[in-house]
Amino acid sequence: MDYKKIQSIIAEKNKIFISSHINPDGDSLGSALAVYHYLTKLGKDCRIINHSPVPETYSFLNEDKIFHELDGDSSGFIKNADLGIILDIGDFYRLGDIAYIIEDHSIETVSIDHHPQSDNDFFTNTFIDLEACSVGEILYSYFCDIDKTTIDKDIILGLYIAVLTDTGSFRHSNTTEMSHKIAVDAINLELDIAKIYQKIYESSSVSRIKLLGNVIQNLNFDCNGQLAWFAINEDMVKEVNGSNQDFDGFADFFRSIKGVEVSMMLYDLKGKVRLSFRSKGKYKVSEIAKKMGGGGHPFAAAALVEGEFSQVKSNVLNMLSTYINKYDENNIS
Ligand SMILES: [Mn+2]
Repeated sequence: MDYKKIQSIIAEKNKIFISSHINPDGDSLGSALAVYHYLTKLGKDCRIINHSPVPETYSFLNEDKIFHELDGDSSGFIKNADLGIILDIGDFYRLGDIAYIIEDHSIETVSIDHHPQSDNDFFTNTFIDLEACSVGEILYSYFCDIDKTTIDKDIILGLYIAVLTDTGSFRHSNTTEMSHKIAVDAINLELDIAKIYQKIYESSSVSRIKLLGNVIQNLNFDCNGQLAWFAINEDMVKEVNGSNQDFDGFADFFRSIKGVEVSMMLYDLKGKVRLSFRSKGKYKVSEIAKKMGGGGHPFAAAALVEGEFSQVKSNVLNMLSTYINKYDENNIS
């Protein structure tokens, strides 16, 4: 990746906004935090502006209120910015309403990502590293290339959270030597990593646990137990007094069952269905997601499909079982 090019684009600009995808995760928030502190150090006028609020789990990153939701004031900042740095996006339109402000005002953008390039890549400059576990890891390489002493405690906090969450706590197959180097730096810079872990992974709301219980009651298995899938809808979330952040990670959880190779969530949005796929590594779920109009990584992918729930459900189940059965027939050991 041409880090010097990124550096030179930033050097010419003064008013910069940082953004990421709707429903931000640890990578998008952590990376934004790192870029924010970096740009501030460089003396830039910068602001993090996302379509969605910071999820409750990550509110500890926003004690200084540096994350802004899109509103009148922040959309004014975007319109007057001379650069947007967009992180972890996958697809331009996952910026939510920020995408339309960028389009309408022809704002120059730099996209830094580890998702495959999508058809909707309307960024001025695109920097993609598919091998990186997270955008946080790409940024770490950037800082190492430019000037490693830039990495201070604020910056490593963002990078560490990005890597921690996108590797499933250094367990997934995308975990690299670099991921662990970031952890080493985090410890050397005296981040309280046990506390960070507790805040992210041991702060489940009661509503989340109740919802998980209800989902477990209705968990389905197909393809000789290789596929575990479940459906969720707004009524189920309301019943437990929860929010739509409460089922984040459920698909990962069900993938952990012995014998399960693929897990899938279907979120019924009445007229649309959000599909989330997770794979242990045998099947490339991104291929199914692509066929449904979405995309992602080989083993973690998603799609938003228009249509009636029962129709989408039978389509995706057909597609998945055909894919799994065909794969197995061709790979009899
Ligand atoms: Mn990511």
